Amino acid sequence: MYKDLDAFWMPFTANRQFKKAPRLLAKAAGMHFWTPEGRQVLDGSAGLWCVNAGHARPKIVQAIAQQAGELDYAPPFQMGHPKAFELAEQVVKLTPTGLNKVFFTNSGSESVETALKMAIAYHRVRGEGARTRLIGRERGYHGVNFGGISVGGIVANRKMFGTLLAGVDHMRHTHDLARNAFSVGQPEHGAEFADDLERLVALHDASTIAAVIVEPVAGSTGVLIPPKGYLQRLREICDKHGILLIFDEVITGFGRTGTPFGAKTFGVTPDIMTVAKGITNGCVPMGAVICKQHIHDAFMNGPEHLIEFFHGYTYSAHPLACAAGLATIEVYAEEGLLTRAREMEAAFAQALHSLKGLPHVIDIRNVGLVGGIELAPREGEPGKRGFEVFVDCWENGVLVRFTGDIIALSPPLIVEHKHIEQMVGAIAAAIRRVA
Ligand code: PXG
Ligand code: PLP
Repeated sequence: MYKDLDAFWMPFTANRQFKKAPRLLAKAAGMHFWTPEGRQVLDGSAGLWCVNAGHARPKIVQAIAQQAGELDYAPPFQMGHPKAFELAEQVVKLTPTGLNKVFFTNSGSESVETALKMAIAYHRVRGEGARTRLIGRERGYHGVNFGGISVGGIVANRKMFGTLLAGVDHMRHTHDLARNAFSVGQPEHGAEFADDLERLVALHDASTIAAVIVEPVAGSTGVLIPPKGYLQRLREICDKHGILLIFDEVITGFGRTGTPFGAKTFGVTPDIMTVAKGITNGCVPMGAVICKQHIHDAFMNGPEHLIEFFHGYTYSAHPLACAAGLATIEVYAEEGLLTRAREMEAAFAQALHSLKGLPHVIDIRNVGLVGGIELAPREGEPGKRGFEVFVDCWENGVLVRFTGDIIALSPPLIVEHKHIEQMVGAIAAAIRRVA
């Protein structure tokens, strides 16, 4: 086993702490990881919200291996390969009606940058070039590139990096413990938080605003479920003012909330949707932006020999990613995984909410196969209790995700009842031990 941990500067990691007590993963299959010593760990977070069909699925593994031998790479600019078109078509079959043009990227962060650029350029090609402002939301996570952190609302991800993009503003977040703590499913209160968009329209004028971007369920910040009526109201306000609505479905896409996309689960269709993660079951990096026909068509002007959208990545629609994506969508279909979260939701919710009453648990929230357990921070040491619960669970065979003092669960969609019991049992024991 490789022992020298020095050279790798790890992402979003407490590097010095990690390297003193490393947590290494060496193997994975189905619902589990194994450490290099052979200890089995239940995956309560689908990797990082991405391994929706479970690990090392043979069909996907074979598709990648075969593709690597057949066509390892094909330039995506002015060239194409069949699987790119096929995957776009398969993705469109799953999206809400009207979202039918797919632009491939390699991550959620790149999908967000692409969507923001697409929105601004869309208004410009239609002659509304003054619409350049972007509206995000407090506590939003839209990846780590400059556009994404500008519209994002996680302070630690923004404050170190200077002035960011100009012309960005933020709506307030929807977290409201006083009214909504321990809600099962969508909280009752808070549709009116969407009216914050009207306030920003009044301030900046609609004629300067290109798009609003939100996560249907905010994941990274610690699982915030949209209050009933909130997304509908955002949709109405955007329509009224000609503002594009972007749903960042990097986490909610591909079955996490009980239907293929959050847009379907919550009954609100955006103009543009960003996805990543589950599109390839996390096996090969890939993301995509899916937009409405009229947005695409607005670019299809001018001489036909000219490029319409000056944007793209060396690895857009990479053959290995496309092969993985096609196999992944087949596995999802064969096993009904894109609606499995709905079947498991009641049992999952019941197990999660059984943690109510344990020490320091101040909220529990859920939708589909996403759960959040919020702990009160220790006096003067925010984040410490969450980290200790995470380590305790890891040592006892369950991988969970934590953000500050919020524990997040998002198991692979193949999760069974016994796994839910094990996860929730480990969290309960950890909360008691850590206290
Ligand atoms: N948008 C959303 C809504 C996301 O959840 C991204 C964009 C960025 O995707 P990439 O592929 O560039 O990482 C994400 C990613 C966490 C956690 O702590 C969440 C994400 C990534 C890493 C950790 O919950 N989400
Ligand atoms: N930097 C340089 C010098 C490049 O030549 C390229 C791509 O050609 C990039 C960055 C962008 O890389 P990617 O297309 O993988 O995002």
